[in-house]
Amino acid sequence: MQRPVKRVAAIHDLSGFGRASLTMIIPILSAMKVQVCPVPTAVLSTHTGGFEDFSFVDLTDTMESYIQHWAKIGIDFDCIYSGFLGSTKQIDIVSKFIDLFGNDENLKVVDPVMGDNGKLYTTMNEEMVNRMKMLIKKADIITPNFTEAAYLLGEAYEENISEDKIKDWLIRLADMGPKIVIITSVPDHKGSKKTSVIAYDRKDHRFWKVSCLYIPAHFPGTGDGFTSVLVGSLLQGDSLPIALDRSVQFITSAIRASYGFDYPQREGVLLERVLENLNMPVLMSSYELLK
Ligand code: PXL
Repeated sequence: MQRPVKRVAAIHDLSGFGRASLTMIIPILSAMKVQVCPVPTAVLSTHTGGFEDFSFVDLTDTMESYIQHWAKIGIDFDCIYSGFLGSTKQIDIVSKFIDLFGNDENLKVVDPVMGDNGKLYTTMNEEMVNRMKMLIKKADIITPNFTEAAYLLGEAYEENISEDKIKDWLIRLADMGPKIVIITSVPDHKGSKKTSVIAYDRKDHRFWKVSCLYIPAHFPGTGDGFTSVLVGSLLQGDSLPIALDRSVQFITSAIRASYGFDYPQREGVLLERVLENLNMPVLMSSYELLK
């Protein structure tokens, strides 16, 4: 039976200040008329991007009984969506969650949140990267940024990557398990002022690219925003390239709405000013099919 609204299990941390993880995911998916059921992995006073001495309460030990209760009451989900994870054990718990609640119909989305700008986040390590490689085997869709894609493949982070090389990365990542691989923040080669999202769909061997003007800013949480819009869009029945368009357009509008104000970028994009854009149609589609 079709549910009146789609339902997502969102396995992420709650960071109280800074607009990342659940404080981005819940408003975005709710605005897209999707029910979010959070599985909190940790509670932090702030996200880790640009704040020091944040408090970090690891919820690993509460997650098993939380999930068991859901299994007992027999709820199911249209999508399982995981992001930032705080320990190797949490990665294993997400893997078990997918075994328990995953099926042929629902969408398993793993955003392998591990780092940015060529570096791992302070809470990550090599062991976690290795476990993440195991977790992505179970995903239908993964959305690494350029840095995370490099770490998953053991490749060097190089700003001048050619389109052929990115295609090779996408195919190699899809060979690790996921049906659809989406790499975000791909620097455009030859020094143009653009950044791209490039995706590969293993089913039909098609590569899609959506580019936008690069803005020299770094707002944490935009990756969470991107993947949330993508999830909402696919659950609404959009095609992959339209979902990519929607996600890029929304994040671009959020960055542009924020960049003109003078405030610390570590506070994230001004989501509250743009949330209503999520219900606008994609009027100017800009995706390209790569040869
Ligand atoms: O936006 C990804 C993210 C999620 N959760 C925490 C983070 C970050 C990125 O810095 O620190 C706690």
